[in-house]
Amino acid sequence: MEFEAYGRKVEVIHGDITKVEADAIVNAANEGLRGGGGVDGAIHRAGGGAIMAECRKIGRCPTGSAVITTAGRLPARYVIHAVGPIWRGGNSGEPELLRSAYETSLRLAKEHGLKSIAFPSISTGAYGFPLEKACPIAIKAVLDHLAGKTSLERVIFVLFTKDDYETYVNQARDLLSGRAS
Ligand code: AR6
Repeated sequence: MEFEAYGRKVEVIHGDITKVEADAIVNAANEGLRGGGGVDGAIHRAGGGAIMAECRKIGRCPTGSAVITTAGRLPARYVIHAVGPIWRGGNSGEPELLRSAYETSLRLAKEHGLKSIAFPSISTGAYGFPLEKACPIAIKAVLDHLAGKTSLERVIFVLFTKDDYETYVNQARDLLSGRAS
């Protein structure tokens, strides 16, 4: 499904982010940048050791922030490793930290002059953030970024399950009908 916001494209697709051709794909990483399961495991497996070598040099990334590395063998040019919060019931700053993880990723993309970026649904797997709550935070962070000056022309949300994809499409439709041209 494709939407337009502030003259830029917002796409929602159902699939595997390691296959997406974009200037950057975002990883749902942990603070130690150590790799792991879920989308993190898939990205390191498909991209090869060059990504972990750069992660080791960087060392750590606090929750709510992001760092950028090579994408190794992936079709993307860069991987932006964003660290979302672990869900602890919702009163420990989780919404703000999740928004900050998206905002930092978008800012890094802009600083590198990138035109396209693809996001997975950060924190909604192993970290337990409810998808219905995470989805509007992700979409609003992207729309707010696109409303300003940015190099980005295309933002892609990549959902691994059909249910998550449908939630995103419905939310994007609702949020976009309210605000963007
Ligand atoms: N492409 C797109 N989305 C995917 C893919 C894929 N190939 N694989 C899984 N997802 P998770 P988190 C979706 O657990 O909750 C890791 O071990 C998945 O369906 O990957 O932020 C890290 O090292 C879910 O909707 O990330 C951290 O320790 C979404 O990606 C921790 O898990 C996020 O699920 C981070 O947990």
